[in-house]
Amino acid sequence: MAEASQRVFLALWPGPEVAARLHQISLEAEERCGGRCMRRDTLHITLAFLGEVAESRLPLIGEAMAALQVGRFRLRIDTSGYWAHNRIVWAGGRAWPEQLDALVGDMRRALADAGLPVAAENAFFPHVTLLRKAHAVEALPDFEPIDWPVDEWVLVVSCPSSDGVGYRRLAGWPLT
Ligand code: 2AM
Repeated sequence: MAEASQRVFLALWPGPEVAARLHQISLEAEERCGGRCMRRDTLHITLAFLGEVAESRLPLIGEAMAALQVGRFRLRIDTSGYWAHNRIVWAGGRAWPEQLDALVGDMRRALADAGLPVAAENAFFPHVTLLRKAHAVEALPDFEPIDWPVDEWVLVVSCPSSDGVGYRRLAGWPLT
């Protein structure tokens, strides 16, 4: 019998205040674009999507992540956009701190060294998905920039839930 696996990814998860601000933008965008608003507690930025990983290999991710050392940083979420290919409305930043690139680069190298490469076609474009199945509009709502202090990253598993997909935190690592 094939070994059980989990659909996992590494992500930044906002605290309640940032999640509330992002959710408010989702609601305003939904009025214009329709679609399905992501639940407030599911909002996040994916740093590395691993997909299905055999359960016996999950500890390798923990070992690889525990060796990383990256300093704390803050994100400024100050823009949003629409992707026609997957009908997503997202929020993101016009600029990103160097530490975010360092974290993602170090993370991907550590995963590859552990035999868990992140597919190369997944170029990193940091974003928070706000709406799915939305339609294009001329202009998305304006919003005051959001200051997001980042002090950890997390390993999350996607699991089916009654209202779409749910996420469960498996582990987290502090930025120093
Ligand atoms: P999305 O929000 O842009 O769809 C859980 O599904 C998380 O992993 C989401 O943030 C999702 O990004 C991301 N994700 C899902 N499939 C992915 C893939 N093939 N490559 C990169 N990220 C993916």
